[in-house]
Amino acid sequence: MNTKIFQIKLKQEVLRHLKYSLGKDQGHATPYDWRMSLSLALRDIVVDPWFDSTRKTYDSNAKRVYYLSMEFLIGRLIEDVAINLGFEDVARETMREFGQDYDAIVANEPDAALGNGGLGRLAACFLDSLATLGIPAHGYGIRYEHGLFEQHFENGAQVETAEGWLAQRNVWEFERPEVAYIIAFGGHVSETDGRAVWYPAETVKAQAYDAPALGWQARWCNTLRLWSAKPTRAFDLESFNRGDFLAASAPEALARTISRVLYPDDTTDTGKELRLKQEYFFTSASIQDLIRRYRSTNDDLRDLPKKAAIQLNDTHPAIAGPELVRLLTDIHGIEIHESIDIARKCLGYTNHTLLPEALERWPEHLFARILPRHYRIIEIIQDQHLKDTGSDIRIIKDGNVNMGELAFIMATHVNGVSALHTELVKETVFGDLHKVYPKRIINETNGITPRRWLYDCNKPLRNLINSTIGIEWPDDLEQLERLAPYADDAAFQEEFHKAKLENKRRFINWLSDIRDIQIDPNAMLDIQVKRIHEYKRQLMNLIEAVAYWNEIKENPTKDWTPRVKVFGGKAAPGYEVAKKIIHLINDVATVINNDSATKDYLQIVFPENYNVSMAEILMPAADLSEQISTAGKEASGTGNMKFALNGALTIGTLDGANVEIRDHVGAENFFLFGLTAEEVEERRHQPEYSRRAIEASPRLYRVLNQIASGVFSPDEPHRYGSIVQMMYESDYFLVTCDFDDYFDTQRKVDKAYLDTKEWTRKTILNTANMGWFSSDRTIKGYAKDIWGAKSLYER
Ligand code: 26W
Repeated sequence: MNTKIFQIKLKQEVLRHLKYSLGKDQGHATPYDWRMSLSLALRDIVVDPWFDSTRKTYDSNAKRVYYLSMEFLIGRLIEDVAINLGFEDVARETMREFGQDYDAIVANEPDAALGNGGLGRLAACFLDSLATLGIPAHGYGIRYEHGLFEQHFENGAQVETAEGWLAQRNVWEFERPEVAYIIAFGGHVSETDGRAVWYPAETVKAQAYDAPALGWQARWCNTLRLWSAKPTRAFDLESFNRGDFLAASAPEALARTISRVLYPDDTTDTGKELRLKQEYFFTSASIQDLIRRYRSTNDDLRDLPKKAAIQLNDTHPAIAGPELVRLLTDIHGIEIHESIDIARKCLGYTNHTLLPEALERWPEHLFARILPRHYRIIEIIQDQHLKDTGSDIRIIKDGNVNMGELAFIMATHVNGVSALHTELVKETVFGDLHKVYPKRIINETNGITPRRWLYDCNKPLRNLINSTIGIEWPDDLEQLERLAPYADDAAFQEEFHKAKLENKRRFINWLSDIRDIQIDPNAMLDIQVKRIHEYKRQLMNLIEAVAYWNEIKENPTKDWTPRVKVFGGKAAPGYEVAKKIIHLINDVATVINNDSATKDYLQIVFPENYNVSMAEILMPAADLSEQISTAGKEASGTGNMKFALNGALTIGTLDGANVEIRDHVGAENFFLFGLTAEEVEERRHQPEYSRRAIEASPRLYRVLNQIASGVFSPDEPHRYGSIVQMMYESDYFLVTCDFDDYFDTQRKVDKAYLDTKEWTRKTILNTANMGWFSSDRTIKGYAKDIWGAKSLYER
C-alpha cells in the first residue's frame, strides 16, 4: 500500500477521531485536539502488531522478560510511534494539509517524566530495544499521577512545582479495570502447622494501565504495564451522611497517595515509609500478575524460571525475591527453601550506583511493621545463605534490612552497567559477596536507543547517513563504522559540519524563544546536562568558566575561541548543596553574560526544566560533551553516549562508560583529563589535599576568592562562603585536584575547535564508532548472559 493511500487513510482517521473522539470540527480544533486526533489515529495502527506479538508469545509459550523498575523516563511518544510505524512523512504531510505545523503538534504532548535520570531513561531505552529485537517482554512500574517536578528559577534559585502530565488524557494508555490485585500492608502473621497466614492492617488495590511498547518498523510490540493505586473500600457513604466528608473520602485519598508522586531523589535513600510502600505496591502487583499469566498456560510453578526472567532495575524492586517466595509458599504451598531456589532462578539484579547514600537500607522496625511476613522470609533466606556459604554476610544488620545484599543473595546474576563500574562493584560495595559467589557479578555496559537518540532527534544527520551508507543502521548500529572512511573526505566533512550547524541553529532558535540571548552558531556549544550532583562536578565546569573569563579579560586582544557553556539539570529538592550550585551557576551567568568586554567569547545559559524533550534538541547541537565526574563515581553515564553518537567530542575523565567510549572512538578523538579511580583513592588519603591543590593553582585560588567575596552575589556577598569553604576543607569529589588539568585540557579543546576540518574529522569518527553503544547490543547481552530469552520474530 503506497504512501498516497496511507496519506488518505491517515487523513480520514485523523478527521474521524477529531469528530468522534474529540467532538470537534476542524474550525474549532485546538493544537491539543489535532495532537490527540493524530495520536489516536496512529495508536489504532499500533494495536494490530500489539495483538500479533501478544498472541505469538502465548501460542509459542515463549520465555518472557519482566523488567521491574520504579522509573520509566519515556519523554514524548507521538514522534517515536510515527517513526516506528514508518509514518513520519505521512503524518507530517497530513498535518500540513490541515494547516497544522507537525513539530508544534508534537511539542504539544507532555513528557511522560516518570523518572529522575539515568536509571529511568535506561529502562525506557531498554523497552524500545526489547521490542525492536522481538523479545517478548513486559515493563512493570508505577503510573505516578505526578512525575518528576517542574523546575523553575526564581532569582536564579531552583523552585519546584508539581508536574501534571495526567491533567490531560494520556492517549497512549489503555485502562484495564479487570486487571487488579490486592496489595497488603502491616498487620500480623500467624503460623499454624507450618503454614503462615498474613492478616494485613490495610490493603489497597493495584489497577493496571497498559501502553504499547512498539519496536522499529512495528515488527514487534511489547507492553508497559503501570500500576495505579485505588481504594479497596469504596466511598464511605455512612461518614458522608454523618457529614464527616473527610472521613468519607479518606480511603480513596489514602490509597491514591501510593501512586501519587515520583520521589525526586536520585542518589539519596530517603528511607520514607511511603517509598517502601510504593516499592512493595508495584512489585507485588507485578509478581502476582506474572504468576497469573504463567499459570494460564503452564501448570507447575516449579518451572517458572523456564518461562519468566525477572530483572530488578536497582534495589528498588528487591522485595520481589521475598514476595515471590511468599506467593510460591504461602499461596501455592511449595516448601519454602524450594521456593527460594525457584525465585533465585528467575531473578537478575542490576546495580547502578556505588554511592553509599544511594544504597537502600530500611530500618528493621519500619520494614517489619509494614511487611511482617517478608521480614520473616528474609530471615529464612539469610539463614540458608549463612548455612550454605559459611560466610557471615547478613541482609539484616545494624538495625537495617539491606536491600543490596537481599537483591544480590536472591539473584542468579548481578550486573554492573559499565566495565569499570562492574570491577568496582566486585572490589567495593559487594566485595565480600563477590568472594562468596565469584561467578555472580557480570558486566552489561549500558546503551541508548538509536531510534530516539539519532534517527528521531537528528534529522540532518539521519539524512546524511542514509544517503551515505543506506538505511539499515537504525537497528544495526555498528554499520555506522562504514562512515569512518569518509572522515577524510572533504565533501562529506562539509556535509557533516552543515548538519551540525543546522542542529545548532535549531537549538539557538529554540533558546531564543525562552531567553533573550543571541548566540553565534559558530561559537563552540559546550554542554553539561544531567542531574545536579557534586560527583558530576558541575562546580568544576563553572569554576573553569570563571577562570576563562578572567583570562579573556586580562588579554582582551587574544583570539579567544567563542564558547557558549550550556548547563541543564535538576537538583533533588532536599539536596541543599546541589541547589546552591544551581544558584551559583545562574549568578555567574548574569555577571559574565552582561560583561560587554567578554560576551562575544563567553556566555553561560541554564535553560529551566531539563527533560527528555530538551535533551532531544540539545544533544544534536552539541560540539563539546562534558563528562567530568570524579573517576569511580559515575556508574556508566548514558548522556555521554548520546552526545558522541550525535557528533560531539567529549572532555572527560576515565569514569564509567567514558572509558569504553574512548576505546571505541580512539584516544586521539577524546579529550581526556583527570585522576583515575585508583589515583582518586590515593589522593584522598593525602592530608590537606584540597588546600594544597588550591595553593598550587593561582588560577583556582583566584576564582574561589571571587566566588567567596560575592563578585557574583553582590546582593548577598557571603551566599557562597560555604561552597568555597567546602572546597578548602572537604572537597570529597576532588574538584581542586583535577582543576588545573581540566583547565589546560579545555585550552586544548579551544585550539582544536579552531581547526574546523580536523575537528569535523574527529566528530565523524565519534559518530562512526559509537555503534556498539546501541541498547540493542546491551539487550542482546542481557538476553544471552542473564535471561536466556529469544527473539520471536524472524528477521
Ligand atoms: C533511593 C534513591 C535512588 C533513586 C535512584 C538511588 C539511586 C537511584 C539511581 C540508581 C540513580 C541513577 O539513576 N543512577 C544512574 O544510572 C544510570 C543507568 O545505569 C547510569 O548510567 C548512571 O551512571 C547512574 O548514575
